[in-house]
This record gives sequence, structure tokens and C-alpha cells, in this order.
Amino acid sequence: MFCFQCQETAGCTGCTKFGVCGKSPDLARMQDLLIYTTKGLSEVTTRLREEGKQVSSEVNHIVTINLFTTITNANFDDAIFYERVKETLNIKEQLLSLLDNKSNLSEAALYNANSNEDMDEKSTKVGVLATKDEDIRSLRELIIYGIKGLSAYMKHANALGYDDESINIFMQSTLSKMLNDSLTVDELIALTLETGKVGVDGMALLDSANTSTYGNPEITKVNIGVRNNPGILVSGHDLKDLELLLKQTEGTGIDVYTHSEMLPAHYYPAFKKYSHFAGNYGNAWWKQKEEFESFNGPILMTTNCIVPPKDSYKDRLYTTGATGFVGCTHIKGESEDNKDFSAIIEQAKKCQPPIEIETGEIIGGFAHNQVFALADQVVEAVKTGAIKKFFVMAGCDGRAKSRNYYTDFAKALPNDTVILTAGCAKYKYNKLNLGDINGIPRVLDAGQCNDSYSLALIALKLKEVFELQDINELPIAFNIAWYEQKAVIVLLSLLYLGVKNIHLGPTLPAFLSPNVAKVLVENFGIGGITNVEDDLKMFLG
Ligand code: FS2
Ligand code: SF4
Repeated sequence: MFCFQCQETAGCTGCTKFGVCGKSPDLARMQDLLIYTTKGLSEVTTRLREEGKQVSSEVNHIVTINLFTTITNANFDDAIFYERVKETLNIKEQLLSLLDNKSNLSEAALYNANSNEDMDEKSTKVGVLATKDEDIRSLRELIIYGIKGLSAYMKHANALGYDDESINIFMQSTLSKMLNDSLTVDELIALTLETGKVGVDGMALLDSANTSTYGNPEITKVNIGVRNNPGILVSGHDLKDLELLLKQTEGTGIDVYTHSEMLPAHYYPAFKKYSHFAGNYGNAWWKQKEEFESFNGPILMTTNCIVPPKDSYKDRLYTTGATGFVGCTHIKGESEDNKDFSAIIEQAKKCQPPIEIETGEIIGGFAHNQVFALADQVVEAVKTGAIKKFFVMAGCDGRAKSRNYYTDFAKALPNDTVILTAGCAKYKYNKLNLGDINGIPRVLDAGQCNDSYSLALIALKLKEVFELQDINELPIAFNIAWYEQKAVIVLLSLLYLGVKNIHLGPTLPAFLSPNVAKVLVENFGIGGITNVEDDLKMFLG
């Protein structure tokens, strides 16, 4: 196996024996094969469109879910990958027969398998290292990881009935270009930025889906303690799954709690009407082993990040959507109104209430609409010097001890600075009680990682209010923590919006070759992190 798609990759170079995340070599090669066959399918759909033929949304959604299923910590069930590859090949064969011109199609577009053995054989030959040139490989993977992140956001928008054909067309045509050996480094760099542009479109689509369906996030205090009823814990990012579960648990005596990236659901008006929506339990994804144990009740994983579960709570862990884990019950249905959570609810009734691990409240809900409502207050604070600088500290959390840097950095920031956050990175500082500036909390949580879109809108709004030419003239620094591929699409989107001097940690991506890293440094001022003291001087200097 060879995988270097996430920040925790072994030795900062690549997982080759077993994934740090828990991905086995067999799972890794089947994920490689799924990406390969999805590229092949995408080449066929792209050519069909060139011939003026329609591609159904069902096919678009197969591409999206295939990509999402391979995101770090989403799916650990080998059988699902065999199924997805077979489904992809079947639909690809059908579409192939509709093509008038089949000449010069790639090997991936023409590949088919008759058995699992065929797939096993092929899967060892189509991984990342099949691209020999280090820089081409680096750019291809940077683009593919961006598109994987985008696929997750598309999936959530699709679940709420929102879609955008131009985004699907871009995703598929770009995937098919990843099979084209004649693309130059310059062409791939241009495609990387275009991926960022479409990333903005994807996040805008999801923002519109979320806010039209559930209302605009508003300032909310979320309880982090527990009640006395049995509970169900919901993690991941899929708001539609949460909505269905809240409806199905009404009046059952079961409380519903959020974990990790589901916390921001509390900020939406539509979920506030559920009196059994009790609060947030625990922290970021990587603390699952302790927190799922003490929660006592069933846990529903709607998306990544799954940590391979301990036997002690494995029978309480359920997956749905793109997620999966061998031995855990998978709730089928594509986030439409047909998902049946009764098995989870019945199990919850027999469980003890959660054990309290902390008490108090955390505050959030500072997405674009809420911050715009506070614009006068914020602008005044900047003009009077009460707020000297904003620090965008969005992104992901992770197990690495080096990530304590972000807690220390937040603590060390001067009192006239404000942290703008989104994603599970927030758990490194959202319980520090950093106080407020004239009533504006010093940590403003916009929501999930996809709500980084809100942070970009807030920056653009400030640029407009202060009548600046360039977003980089704003008193905003970017100190971003990344982990998996959704952070990659957020990064590419920020680059497309013209944001310079983004610092990325705790380590730079292993998939950036020295030459590609050099291009990012020279053109965008991208940098890593060092230590809190030196970085503070650099950011504040
Ligand atoms: Fe965190 Fe994991 Fe949000 Fe990532 S819970 S690292 O999926 O997308 O952020
Ligand atoms: Fe390693 Fe990350 Fe790939 Fe898992 S997803 S195998 S930890 S690089």
C-alpha cells in the first residue's frame, strides 16, 4: 500500500505497511481501485457530454459517493469497496455502449472485471505510485484530494435536494484529466486553482442548502453536560441524518447529543425546536475511544471521522451514508426520508444515560449571517483598536501531540485578537474561556469545516466595509490546522479567493513534492508553523 492523503501519514511521507488511521493494505488497494474506476467512469461521462448526451444525476451521485467513501476515516469496510467498484463498472459499461466515439479511451475507461480476483489483481497496480513523475503525482493528488473534499460537501447538499450540474461536470472532467499523461505541470497548476474556484461554488451550494433548509445559524449556548435519560450520540457532518433521527426519537424518552463536527447543528434554528436535542458530548473525533465508551448509548456516524472502535462499544456504533466499519451495523438509505433508525432507538432504550465528563456551556453560531448582523459592532471594535487582529484558525483536529501548539497559540494570543474558527480544529481552544471584546467573544465559531466558506464571506465583507483593494490588506492572519481532504478543498478555495500567506500545520502535506511546495510558497506565501513564540512574533510583527 501507499497512502499519503492525510496529515497523519506515517513518518510524514506515506503509510506503506498499515495506515496510521487503521486502514489495512487490502482496504487501501481497494480504495485505489475505486478511485481508478471512478476516473474511468468520469472519462466516459465526460465524453458522453461532449457528444451532447445527458448524464443522469444518479451517475453524478455515484461519482460523489465513491470519492467520499475513500476520504480518510470514512469507510473501513472492504466489502463496501468491492460493491462500489462493481456498481461503478456496471454503470460505466452501460454508458460506454452509448458512446458514438470510443477511440482513444484510456485503459481505465475500458477496464472491466469478471471477479473479485480480477479486482484484487488490478488494485495493486493503480495506486498513487503508478504516476512516476514526482511533481505530476503531487499535483494530481492535490487535485484529487481537493475533489474528494468537494464530493463530501456535494453529498450533503444532495441530501437536502440541492445539486449543481456545473460542479458535477467539473469534478468528472477533472478526474478524467488525471488519466491524461500529456498534461503539463503548468496545466495541472491551473487546474489546481480552478478546483479551488469550484470548491467555493460547492461550499456556497452547501451553505445555501443548509441555511434554506434549517435557517441561518445564530448565536447559541450549547450545554456540554448530560441529562438523566438514555442518549444517542450523532457524529460527522450530515445534517439531514440528524434531522431524521431527531424526528424519529421525538417522544421516545431518548435524548440526542452531538459529537465533534455535529456540534454546529445546535446553531440552526430548525433544530432548536426539539426539546430532546440535549447538547454536545465530548470533543473532536480522535477522542472517540474514551468518549464513546463513557457515553453508554448508541452512536451514529454520519460521515468521517471514525476511529476503529474498541470491542467494548462496537455493538453500539452505527454507520450510514459514506461511512462503514466491519462488524458495525450500517443504516442504509441515501439521507432521504427513507432511513430507518429504529434499531438505534431500540438499543438506546436499553442503555444507561451518558456519564458526565464535563459541565457548562460553549458558545457558537457565528456564521456569515450572524456576523453580518454584528457588523457595526465588529467594525467599531476594529476602528477603535479594541480588535487589532483576527486569526483564522479553522480546519481539523487530530491525535498528534504537536497539535497542542494550537491550544498554546490560542492562549498566547493578545487580548485584542479574535479567533475565527470552523471545523473540528475548534476543540483545541473553544473551552478555554478566552473572554470577549466589548461583548464579542474572542473565539467565533462559524460551524463545520465546510462553514469555512462563512469565514471567507466575513473577510470579503470586511474588505468591502474598509474599502480595501486586496483581501490581504485586512488585519487577518491565517493559521490553519489540516488533517484530511476536506481541509484540502478549503485551502484551495482560499487560494482561489486570493488569500496569501496561509500557514498550514502541524506539518505540510506529504503529497506536496519539493517543487510543488516551492510553487505554493513563491506564489501564495504558504508556510508551515514553528513554535508559538516565534510564530506570534511573525504574525503580529
Ligand atoms: Fe474533523 Fe474529521 Fe470536518 Fe474533517 S471530524 S477531521 O472529517 O471534515 O474536519
Ligand atoms: Fe495513512 Fe492517512 Fe492514508 Fe490513513 S488516510 S493510510 S493515516 S495517509
